[in-house]
Amino acid sequence: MKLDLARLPVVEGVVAFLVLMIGVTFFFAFKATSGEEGQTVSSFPTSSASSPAASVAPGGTTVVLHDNKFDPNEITVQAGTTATIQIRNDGKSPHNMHIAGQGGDFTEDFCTGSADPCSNPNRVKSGETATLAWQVPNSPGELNFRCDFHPQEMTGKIKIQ
Ligand SMILES: [Cu+2]
Repeated sequence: MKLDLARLPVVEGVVAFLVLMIGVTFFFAFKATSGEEGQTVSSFPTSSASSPAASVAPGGTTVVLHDNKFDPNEITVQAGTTATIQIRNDGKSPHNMHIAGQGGDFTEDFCTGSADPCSNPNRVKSGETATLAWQVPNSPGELNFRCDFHPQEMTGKIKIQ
């Protein structure tokens, strides 16, 4: 009898240990499951935010408008082709892109009533984009371009080759 009584606490201890281990197992299993759920929820914004990308026409020239300069301020186009220039205003002020006419002069500000090539729209607001589709002259040469809002400081050159 004394031996049996001595064994009882051992058995109780083993049972208590097993119950504790099962409890711990369930606790961590639950924790792991809720952790996985948390990961799935948090992965939603990352996967959906990766879709929008900068859309630039393949092969086209991109010119970025800043306050107050063109980047790049020197571009090269092929004579006799139709050049499509993608324009994006990264500055805070409105800008535009106005290429001088074939005589080398800027005919009118903002190309009103003239045949000078201008960005479309001709007033590119902050954060907005525009395009300039231009029938490049057949003979090689050089033409100036400028922003009509800042005609003195915001200028550039186009090389026709
Ligand atoms: Cu400007």
